[in-house]
Amino acid sequence: MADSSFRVGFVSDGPPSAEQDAALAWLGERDGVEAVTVADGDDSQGNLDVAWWHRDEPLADGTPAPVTAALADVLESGGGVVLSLRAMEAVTALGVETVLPDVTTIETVAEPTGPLWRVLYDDHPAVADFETVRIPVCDRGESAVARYESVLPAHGEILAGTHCGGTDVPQEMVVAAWNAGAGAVLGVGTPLLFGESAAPSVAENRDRLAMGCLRALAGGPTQPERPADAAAMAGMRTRLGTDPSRPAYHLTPPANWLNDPNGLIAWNGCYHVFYQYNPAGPFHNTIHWGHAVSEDLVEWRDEPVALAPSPDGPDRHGCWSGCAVDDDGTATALYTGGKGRSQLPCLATSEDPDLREWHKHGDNPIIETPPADLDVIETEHWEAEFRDHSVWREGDTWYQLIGTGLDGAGGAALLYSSGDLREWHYEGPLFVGDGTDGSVWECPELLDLGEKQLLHVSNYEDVLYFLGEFEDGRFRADCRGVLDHGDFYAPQSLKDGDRSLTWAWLPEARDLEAQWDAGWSGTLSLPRVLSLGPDGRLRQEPAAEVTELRGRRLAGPTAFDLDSDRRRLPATGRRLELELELELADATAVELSVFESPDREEHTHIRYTHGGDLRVERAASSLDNRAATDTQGMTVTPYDEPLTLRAFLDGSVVELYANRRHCLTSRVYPTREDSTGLSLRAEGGRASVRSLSVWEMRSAMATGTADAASSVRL
Ligand code: DQQ
Repeated sequence: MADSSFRVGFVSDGPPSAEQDAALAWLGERDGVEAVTVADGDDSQGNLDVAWWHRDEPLADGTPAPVTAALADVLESGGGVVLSLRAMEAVTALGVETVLPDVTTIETVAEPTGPLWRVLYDDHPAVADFETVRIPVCDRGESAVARYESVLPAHGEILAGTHCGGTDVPQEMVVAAWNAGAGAVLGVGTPLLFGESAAPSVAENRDRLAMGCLRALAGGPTQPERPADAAAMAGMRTRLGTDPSRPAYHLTPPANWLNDPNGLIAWNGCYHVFYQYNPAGPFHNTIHWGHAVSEDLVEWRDEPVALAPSPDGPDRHGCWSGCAVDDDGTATALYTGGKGRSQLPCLATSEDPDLREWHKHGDNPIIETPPADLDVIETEHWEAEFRDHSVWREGDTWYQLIGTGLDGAGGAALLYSSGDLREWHYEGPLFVGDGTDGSVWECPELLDLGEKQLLHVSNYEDVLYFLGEFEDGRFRADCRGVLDHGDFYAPQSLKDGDRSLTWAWLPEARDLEAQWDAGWSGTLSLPRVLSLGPDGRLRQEPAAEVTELRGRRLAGPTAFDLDSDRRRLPATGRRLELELELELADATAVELSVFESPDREEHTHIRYTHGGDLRVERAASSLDNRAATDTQGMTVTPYDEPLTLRAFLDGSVVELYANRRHCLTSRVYPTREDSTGLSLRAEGGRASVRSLSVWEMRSAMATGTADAASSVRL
């Protein structure tokens, strides 16, 4: 456009409704807009900058052909098309999309409602005028709406969820963008009503958003696309890279949502970590498999999304957790496909040496129902709690574990066997909880630690582990414990020679609104080596490669005594490793303070008390009241040795390894730039720090250039 005025064609689709009349009248009053009506058989759409179809009636017979033709002409000439309310459904008729919005309905609006814009796109010209990503545009009336809710567009990018009555509802995805040849389309399915009165601030938002959308599409049709290649992913990473809470050496998603690690496999000299990923934003929904790769467990790079739900498949609503195995040279993934209230195992294979391309088995799901003789728990959400897959081979037989919950018994891991990974025979329950271990077990995994086997399960709260023996299709437990006493869930392991490397999801400990504002959610633990100690007990240590991430040594090795005077360490940072050997001597406790501001307004205490109690106290961790403030604790036994502690601090992660056995991982969110200090003090007497070292840690993830960052913005 030569100047800021532009020409909008308001699409007529028959006798106008009252809402369409109101919208057209509104358009006619806008400064800088030349409004024309694009009617059936009318060729006045020539030279339009943007066409706007505002449709408040259901499309009983689909998009009328003249409307499709008129909009297609605009796109062909490089113009923009805004589709509001139910018109968003026209994206399939226009040939820009194959997946229709899955919710099209009439809703009564009683509270301020409108888009919840993604921070990744908060400088999109449609919202450039807003200082917030929460934009109520309607507060009363009945509105026809259209949105994506359980599925994503195949070709479009989601720009906004919903903010309603002061609450974020990210899964109601009401704004989406498409590129179509030289033109572009913006679908705005939120209640954008011109025929209803609204509180002045809401009406003002509506006007600014509607004008913003029209102007954005008139001004340059290129719209954001879902970042699909490594450069675009690195761009997202760079865009979020200034967030001090974002971990740098723990695996994070490039942006958006991450939960369980999946499909861990060493392949062609690389470690592949797939993970539960929502490309539509930092919330759990429309789950894909994200993918990261490393040659050395030290440096990681993003790969394109590996598995996406198939709109017509048994995984239409999500590719949930699963594993990957080497089937005589073919990488094979087993994962949970979700569709409606059903969740069943699906299979995909890859012939791609880089494991980027996966082909789903034609006969998915490979198991069609849970075992008929079991009382598998049914819930409002699921016909049967039956999901998550871990597979291993013994001789010619494949074994598979699936997590479940049994009515009257509780969590259970079910065992299946197969000769070809496709036909499965139910062998029986491998292990059933005693009723006190949670009602459902997710992500069960059996690891062979040599003299003993370890079964771990995630029971919504904790990751329980059992050490014992696997024999004749059953597991007998000798002892049990909790793998990590903090924010740690759904671990999965990778067999790497003689060792077993385990990653887990470190969920956020702040509310959904804070996660939305960050633009990302979830990170993975460091790779841990699980093994049996000479005493037959579980050992947990970071993989040896983690020490390669150490950069400058900031303190130590040093030794000193502690009393009640706080001793500040000559080291600061948000990305550090501390290695500490500590004897309480006659002190009752030692307090290590991390992420500490100089005036101690913010700090996180790691407190070790006589008797072996180790806690992370989060009461003063953050000035942001959306972050957790509770205390997480564990008992570090045996007590007959000094405490050796490795503490990994990374943005918002505190990952603790005590005496090479006990782990506690916490998420904390300091807000102050200077909350980077470290200090120590003893309580009730003197304690001895036998050795202390602090290192700066390097970043593990490749980020992009400033150019790549700007490519995810407009
Ligand atoms: N997460 C997955 C499920 C699993 C749960 C869904 C555990 O397959 O049971 O994203 O966090």
